[in-house]
Amino acid sequence: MDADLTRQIIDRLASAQAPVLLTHLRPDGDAYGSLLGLGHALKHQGAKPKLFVEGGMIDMYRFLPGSELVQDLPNAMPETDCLIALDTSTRERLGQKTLSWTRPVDLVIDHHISNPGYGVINLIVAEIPSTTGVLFKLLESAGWKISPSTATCLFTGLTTDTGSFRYRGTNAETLHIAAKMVELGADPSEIAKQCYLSITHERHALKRLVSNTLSIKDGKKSAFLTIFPEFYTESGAKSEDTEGIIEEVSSIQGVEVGSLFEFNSDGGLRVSLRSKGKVDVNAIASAFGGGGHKAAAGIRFTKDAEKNRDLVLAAISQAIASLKS
Ligand SMILES: [Mn+2]
Repeated sequence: MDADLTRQIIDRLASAQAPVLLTHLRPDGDAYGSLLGLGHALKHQGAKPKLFVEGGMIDMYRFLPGSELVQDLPNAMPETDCLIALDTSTRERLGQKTLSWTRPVDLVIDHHISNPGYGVINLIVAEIPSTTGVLFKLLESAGWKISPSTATCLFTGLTTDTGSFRYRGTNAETLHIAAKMVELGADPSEIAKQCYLSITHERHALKRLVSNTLSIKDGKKSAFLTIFPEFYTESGAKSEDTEGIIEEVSSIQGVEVGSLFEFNSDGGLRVSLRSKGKVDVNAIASAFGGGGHKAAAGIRFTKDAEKNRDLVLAAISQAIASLKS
């Protein structure tokens, strides 16, 4: 991490009295982990942080220390002397309600390679596989207190964003960071139990419905799943229950690109893409206005769902065809 930039960010954080922390819509473990991890650290420093995300807290991450502090986005811009965006690759992904807020985003802290840097100061570290990992390095450089609660939140972001330290991008430094978090009080098996061994029955029912839509293409090198709106009423699951479902396809032997197409009841389409490494899915997603990382990316379409699904599938086929077998 760039030393000058790191210093600038730390100074800006240290001077904030009433920082407002935001993260992306459809939040995941790294989103909540970043929000709460930095929230705890700022509190220890004597600041009065406020934590917001569209929809507030979801059940799955309620085990995180301080989860009751996470609030749904307010309609009006909250008063603040430092607006901070965490783990959010575009300004829009902070949520519709924030788009009318007049204050620029003061700090952007992220690890998405596609992040254009929409803040006044931007710390985007693509070499670290979670935003909580970036925050850990930042807190370490600052010499700030990292309590067991902070460590638990930060470890949760790191384990979920790396698929339990399995995805490409997990390297020795990732594991060093994880080890330090454990030394500081994060409990890996307890966090794993909460994140991976506590699937609700509704979520499991949704998974079964989605599994039945499996389609394999491109000489068995790509595969996709589909979610239809009625799957939610049939299973009782919520939109957050789709997290991780894409692994049903991306984990199949020989499949280079796995994708998930979620048809929304408003006519929109949400696409998730995963690669085992040979295909750059960030490049595919970027061509349609989406983004993410080389191995995991996403796209959102507001209309023409079927047509856009076909276009994305064609782009995947083309990328697979251009691979040297
Ligand atoms: Mn992340």
